[in-house]
Amino acid sequence: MLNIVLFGPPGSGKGTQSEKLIAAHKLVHLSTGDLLRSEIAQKSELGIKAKIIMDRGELVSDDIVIGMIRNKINANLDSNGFIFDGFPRTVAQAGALDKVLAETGKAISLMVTLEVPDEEVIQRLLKRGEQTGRADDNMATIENRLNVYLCQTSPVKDFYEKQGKYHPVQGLGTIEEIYERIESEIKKVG
Ligand code: B4P
Repeated sequence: MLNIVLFGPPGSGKGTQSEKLIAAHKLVHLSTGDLLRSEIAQKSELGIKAKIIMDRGELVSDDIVIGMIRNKINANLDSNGFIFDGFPRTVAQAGALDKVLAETGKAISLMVTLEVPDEEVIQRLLKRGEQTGRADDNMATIENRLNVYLCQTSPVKDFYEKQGKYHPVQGLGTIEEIYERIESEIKKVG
């Protein structure tokens, strides 16, 4: 079973690379960003609350996202594995994920971090904002998202480094080049 955490700053390409990894390894995709955006589209009570937080570039509460992930894992226990895209984003979420997986005899295989400089992610997200009109892809929100990443999310790297599961990957280049780099990290643990 292959359980990958795909990590990196906003706009580093986690969603983009997830699509290729899912197709190649038949994994279940767990993107907390996508799950939250689907709640927003349905105008559910959770979606209405989440939209306010996401439009500011801040993190939705740990309890909410951990609950969403637990449900998805438990609904797909017979899968080949999971790709966690944009989760965990805090050390509390990382600890909770280990616990949920351990309850069913599973564990994270590796954490791949896409390393992309701030200037590049800002350009990518501004471009996506122009093309898709995504509400959180504007300059003020992007700056806050990068700050939140630095303060609240980047400590998650140490969490996996202590477990010997941290695999940094250069996130600049073509989508195919980056994908090949991720695959060579997966081979190291396979
Ligand atoms: P997410 O949906 O996770 O989005 P992201 O970090 O912005 O994007 P990602 O890294 O997936 O980039 P992508 O491939 O799309 O989070 C949004 C918000 O949801 C958060 O700010 C937070 O509020 C909330 N949230 C989500 N998870 C949470 C959690 N666990 N806890 C609390 N809150 C949570 O790529 C970006 C762009 O770059 C695309 O346009 C793509 O085409 C382009 N691109 C990709 N690869 C490229 C390459 N190699 N070269 C050039 N461009 C490239």
